[in-house]
Formats: sequence, structure tokens, C-alpha cells
Amino acid sequence: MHDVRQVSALFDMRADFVDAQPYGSGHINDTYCAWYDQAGIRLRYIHQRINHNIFKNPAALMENISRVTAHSLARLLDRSHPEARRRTLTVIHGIDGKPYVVDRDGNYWRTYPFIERARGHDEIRTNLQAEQAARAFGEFQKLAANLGGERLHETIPDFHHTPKRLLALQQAVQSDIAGRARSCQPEIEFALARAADCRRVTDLISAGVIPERITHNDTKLNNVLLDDVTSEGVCVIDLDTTMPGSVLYDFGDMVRTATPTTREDEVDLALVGIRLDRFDALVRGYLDSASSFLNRAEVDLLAFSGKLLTLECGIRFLTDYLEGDVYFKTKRPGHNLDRCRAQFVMVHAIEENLDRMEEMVQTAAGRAKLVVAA
Ligand code: ADP
Ligand code: GN1
Ligand code: MG
Repeated sequence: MHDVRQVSALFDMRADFVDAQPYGSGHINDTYCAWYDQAGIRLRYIHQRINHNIFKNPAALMENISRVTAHSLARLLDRSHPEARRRTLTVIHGIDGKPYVVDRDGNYWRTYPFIERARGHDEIRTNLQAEQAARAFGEFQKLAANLGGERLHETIPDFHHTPKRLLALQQAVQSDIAGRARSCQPEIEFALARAADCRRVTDLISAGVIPERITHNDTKLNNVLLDDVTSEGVCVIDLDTTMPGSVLYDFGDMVRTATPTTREDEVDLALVGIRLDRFDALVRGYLDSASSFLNRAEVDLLAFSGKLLTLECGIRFLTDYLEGDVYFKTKRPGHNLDRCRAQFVMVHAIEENLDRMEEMVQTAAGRAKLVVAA
């Protein structure tokens, strides 16, 4: 636990610090929920230590987040949205005016108001939640779409370049630095057998068929806060990877996290499977907000994107397992391998159901009256 009280004094809080506790179940940053007293009212804020081993340029990352959130807020206020500041994160500045602070150990921190009466879910329980989450991510892309000015910084270059992820796996197998390659031969072979799938979207991006857009790139379902009462998608969070990308990366990761019957690290693989009703709900929610700007090639690859992103994430977990668990936070020995195995069972389940999933996409696209037919 960091000295959050000391860090809090570097922010322009205009309220008195009460206390702070670790919060959430993210794999990357250190998140704290802190209570403040503001002239007699108790308010919560999120303080986050940005993982600068993973995000090498926190200042550029915070510039991206400041631009995207300010733009989204301006558009919501233009529409006189009654809850504009609950619908987008608001960056609290440091006392020096920067959108982040640096503590005396060289750690980068940021602060947001706590979004109340809503939460992120590690496991989706209803189709309504899936539909609302997907609609919110689509809405996020739509709000960001007409951001003016310079191209956003790539906070992690080639983050979703799946062929490079596969190459990194091959290199990790070669070096076998933690001596674990023998314990995961079937998983390594599973990934290598799908090299052509890994290339499919990046090839279409290079060919100009799939456009670059501003995307979130980490649309895990616990990265959208759903209203406690209505399940409405209230606020998209975890914006570290918001940068140029493909909508397929965003939709694919929603499929990875919202359609499985279990959590991403389930050890009883017999329980891992896909829920097609959840997939249908995701497609409907997403097209409801995104059909106004997607092109035909993007729509046609929505079902495949679920397979691609699940495969890619499995490859990343496997690589981290081989490299000695240096990237993702883990809670037990073999955690990354467990995660990888559950992902690969899901990849197989998607392969078995892909035709049906593609039909669902076309039906929903027909209903959403896709406007661009490029
Ligand atoms: P990580 O990159 O480690 O996943 P997140 O930004 O997703 O970090 O934050 C971790 C958790 O903290 C989220 O899953 C969510 O539960 C909670 N959280 C983050 N920001 C807010 C916020 N502004 N209001 C309420 N909860 C938040
Ligand atoms: C990480 O930060 P978090 O926990 O929302 C990771 C994602 C992975 C996910 C797997 C920056 O997401 O890319 O898909 O874990 N984020 C980063 O659960 O690497
Ligand atoms: Mg997160």
C-alpha cells in the first residue's frame, strides 16, 4: 500500500483527505478509493498509480486521456446531458496544473472523481448488462470520433498487432527464461496453428479495408461502469490504451469478456463455454450506438473479432507465463497459464459457433439499418 495521503496532497483536491483503501480488480495499475471531506460532505475519489513499466510515457498517456475526456464532456454538455460528469471521467489536476503528479519515488499518479451508483462487473450476469455495456463502448467511440488535432499518442505501440504478439510468444518459447515451455506444449501448438487468423485483421488494416479510428483497446467488461439500478452503461473507464486502433479490437474484447460462462481464469475447463444469447445482446447493443459509422468490412468481421481477441489475449497470458509472470498481476502460481487455457477453450467454442454468430451479426445489422455499405 502506497502513502496515498501524501500523494493526495499533490493534487488540487479542495477537500480534506480522510482515508484510502486499495480498490478494484485491474491487472495493471494500483487503484485506491479515497474518502474526502469537502466542507462537511463526504466524497470519494479514485487515485491511481500508473504502471510506468508498462506505459513508458505517462505524460503522453495523460495528454491523450485529458483530450478525449474533455472532448466527450464538451459534446455531452452541447446536448445538455443532465449527467454529463457521470458519463465521462474528469481528470483532477495537480497543484502544479498538470493532469498527473509525480511522487518522491518517481511514481506517476492521476485522480478522478469516483463515479457513484455504478460499478464494473468481473462477470456479466444478464443479457441487459451485456447489451448496455456494448452500447456504452460504441457510444464512447462515437463521442471520440470527431476529436480534432494531432493523432493520439500510441501509449503501447502495436498493442493489438496480433502477429507481433505471436512472434513474441515464439521468442519466449525459444528463450524459455523461466524453464516452463515443457509444461505448456499443447497451448503453444494451439496458438501456432492459428497464425493465419492472427494476420487477418492487420492485413486488412494495411490494405486500407479496415480504417483506423480512435478506440479504447481494453474493453474488458469491468472497464465500463453500469448503473446499479438500471444497468445502463454509465461511464467507460481505464482509458490508458485509448489511441488509434480498430473497432474490431474493441468489439472482440467485449466478446472475450462478456460471452464466457465463467471468469477469465476458470480452472475447471469443462465449465468454460460461450453463451450465444450474450453474444446476441452484445451485437445488438453495439450496433445500436455504432452502426451509424461502421463500414461493411468492420460489421462482417465482428464475430471473427471475438475469436481474434480471445486468441490474442491467450497468447499474451501464455507469453507472460513463459517469461516468469512479469506483466499481468497474478494471484497464484500458474495463474497466467490458467488464464491462457480458459481463453483457448473459448477460442475453440467460438470456432464451433462462428456461423451462428455471423448470422446474428447480419440479422442485427439489418435491423440497425447499417448506413455505410462500403
Ligand atoms: P486497471 O488498468 O488496473 O484495470 P482501472 O482503471 O480499470 O485499472 O481501475 C480499476 C478499478 O477501479 C475498475 O475496475 C473500477 O472498479 C474502479 N474505478 C476506476 N475508476 C473509477 C471511477 N472513476 N469511479 C469508480 N470506480 C472506478
Ligand atoms: C489488462 O488493465 P485491465 O486489467 O483492464 C490488459 C488488457 C488485457 C486484460 C486481460 C494495458 O486489462 O489488455 O486484455 O488485462 N491491459 C493492458 O484481463 O495490458
Ligand atoms: Mg481495468
